[in-house]
Formats: sequence, C-alpha cells, structure tokens
Amino acid sequence: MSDESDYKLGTLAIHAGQPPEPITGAVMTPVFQTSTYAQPHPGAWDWEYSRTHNPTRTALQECLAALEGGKHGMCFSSGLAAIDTVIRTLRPGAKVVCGDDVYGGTYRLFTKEWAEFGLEFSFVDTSQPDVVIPDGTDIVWIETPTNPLLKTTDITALAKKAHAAGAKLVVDNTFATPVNQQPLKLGADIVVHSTTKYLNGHSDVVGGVVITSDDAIAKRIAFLQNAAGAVPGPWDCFLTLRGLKTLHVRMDRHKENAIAIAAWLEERGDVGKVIFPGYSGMISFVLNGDLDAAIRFVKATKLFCLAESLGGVESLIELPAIMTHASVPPDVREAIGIPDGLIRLSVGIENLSDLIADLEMGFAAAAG
Ligand code: P1T
Repeated sequence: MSDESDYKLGTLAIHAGQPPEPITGAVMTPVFQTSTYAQPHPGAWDWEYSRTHNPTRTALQECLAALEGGKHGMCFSSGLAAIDTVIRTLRPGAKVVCGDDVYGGTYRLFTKEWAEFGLEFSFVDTSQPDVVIPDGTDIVWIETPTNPLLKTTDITALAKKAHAAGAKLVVDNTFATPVNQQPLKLGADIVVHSTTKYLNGHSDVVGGVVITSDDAIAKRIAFLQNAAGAVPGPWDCFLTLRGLKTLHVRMDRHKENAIAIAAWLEERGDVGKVIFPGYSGMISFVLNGDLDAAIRFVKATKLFCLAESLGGVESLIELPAIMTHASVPPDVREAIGIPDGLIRLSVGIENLSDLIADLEMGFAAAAG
C-alpha cells in the first residue's frame, strides 16, 4: 500500500497490513491454517513454522502496530500472555512500579508468580500528579483508565518521570483503545492490549498484543514470542482482524451510549457514586445499599449480561470484588477503594432506550 503513515485510524483499521492477497487477489486476508511451510531447499525459507510466523498473524500484527502508531506488533494467545512476555524480559532484582488499580489477573501474575522469581513490584496511584518514580526502576506499568476504578494518568508526564528514573513506561491501553489515546505518541515505550476486548469487539476471541517502536525491545519480544510460544492461531487472528475493521465506528457508539447512561445514573438518588472518564464504554458505579442489593441488581438485568470481560458489542455487567478482581486480597481492594458493591458496566452498542430500560430492572430488583 502507499504510505500508511498518512492514513487516519479508521482507514488503517481496514487496510493496514492487509493488501489483497498476491496469488488470487483475495480482498480479505485468508486464514493461513497451516502449522508449517514447504522449504525449497533445507533451511531456505520465506515462511518456516507457524509459531515463528504466520501470514494471517503478520497482517494482524501490522494492523495493530499501525493503529497505535508503532513500528512493531507481536500478537499473543491472550492479553495475559502478552503481559507475561513483557515481564519475562526482566531479570531477578528488577523493579516494577505498577499502578495500584489494575486488572486482577495482572495483579495475580505479578504478585503470585513473578514476585517468586525475584522481581520486585510496588503499587502506587499513578493518577496522582505528584507520584514519584524511584531511580533504578526498570518498568513503570499502568492502565489508564484503570480496571475497575477508571482512574486516568497523564501519560506524557509519567513517561518523563519514568525515563528520568531509567525506566521504560508500559501502558495497558485495553480500556481506552487507540481511538481515544495512543500512548507511544505520548512517550510510552510499550503498549499492551487484551485484544479480547474492544479491539476484537465481538467477545469471540481471547488474544493479546505488545506494540513498540523500539527496535531492541521488539527484537526481544519477538524472540520470546517464538521461544516461549504463546501465540494465537490463524483463525483467531482472522476474527480479530475482522473485528478491528469496525473499531472506530463501534467506539463512537460505545461512547455515545455510555455518556448518556452515566448522565442518567448521576441523576438518580439511589446511586452513590458514578465513575466515567468521558470516553469508551466503561462505567463503574456504587449503588446505595448493601452487597445483596448489588447482587440482586446484576442478576436482574437481561441485556446487560452478568459476565466477566468487556468491550464487546453487547453490554455486560459485573461485580469486580467477587468476579474480575477476586484475586486481589480484600484488604488491598479496600485500601485502593474497590467497595464490594461496586458495579462495573461495559456499555455495548445496543439501542440506548433498551439499555436504560434494562438498568431500570436492576434498580427495581435492588430496591427489593
Ligand atoms: O483476558 P486476557 O485477554 O488475558 O486479558 C487480560 C487483561 C489485560 N488487561 C486488562 C486491562 C484487562 O482488563 C484484561 C482482562 N480483563 C477482564 C477479563 C475483565 O473483565 O476485566
């Protein structure tokens, strides 16, 4: 294709990394459902083995890198596999400063697994402008907005502090998506995503990606992608590419619905607190009432399906303390302000009036 760097995000989502297939001219990137490739001569190959390279995966990687304004993209079999691979580049004694409100599975991987291998993790609220990054830190790891409290961090300011301390800044951009923020352009060194969420957008694939413009980091991640092998299959890459094509359109509608629902929640007397950063489709709120009322609420909605995950076209509802963040110990949850009754909504792209009527059923059930 012509110079992709000139294209806007919606065009890149549909075209980047996806020229027509050269043999047949197929407009859609085929599913190269093969584990291996014929070699014309021993050891002479363009394509060797699908753990190392697969054309469907390459198309997805190039498209995702383009969307984040990065040079290199490496896809993984889940968001956590992508996160694990970035941490795997560290060595015992390395220091990671992590945002204090991150996905429960990320917290679990860091504290229950990697801490056992001599990596040191500390958790701080990076949304505070006066946050200090100690010298000698290797990685600063953030989500912005965070999961589930939707706190936001000034990426540009934090990147400067991280670099002054000798650290790389990693941003998990799953909640915002490149439609709303492109961390590499703001100074971050690495972006990770659970592509399971908004990027694929249809709740039918689990996947992840690491994106960077730093050649040395990319070389190391690509080595580990092949050496450790947590790669996605070609069919999952195809589905994710297909989902990506509508990312910009979906995100507009998620935002439109979420703005209206957040405003509607704010007006209600039976809601204690509404957290909504103003974009994307994620809203967290605290119901006036006890945990049982919150449980009645999440069981009563129909369109808002009671399920973990987020970012699909369909609306989801969940209780982080019992579900996505159950692996964060209760005292830690309390310290960072995740009440047991916090309800997290992933607002989908259904019709707004139906979603509001559905939430009304939740409020009626909560009131008992
Ligand atoms: O589920 P997986 O594709 O492995 O991605 C893990 C992950 C990474 N980063 C963020 C910000 C996430 O929210 C997740 C997964 N989150 C959920 C399943 C959830 O319901 O919050």
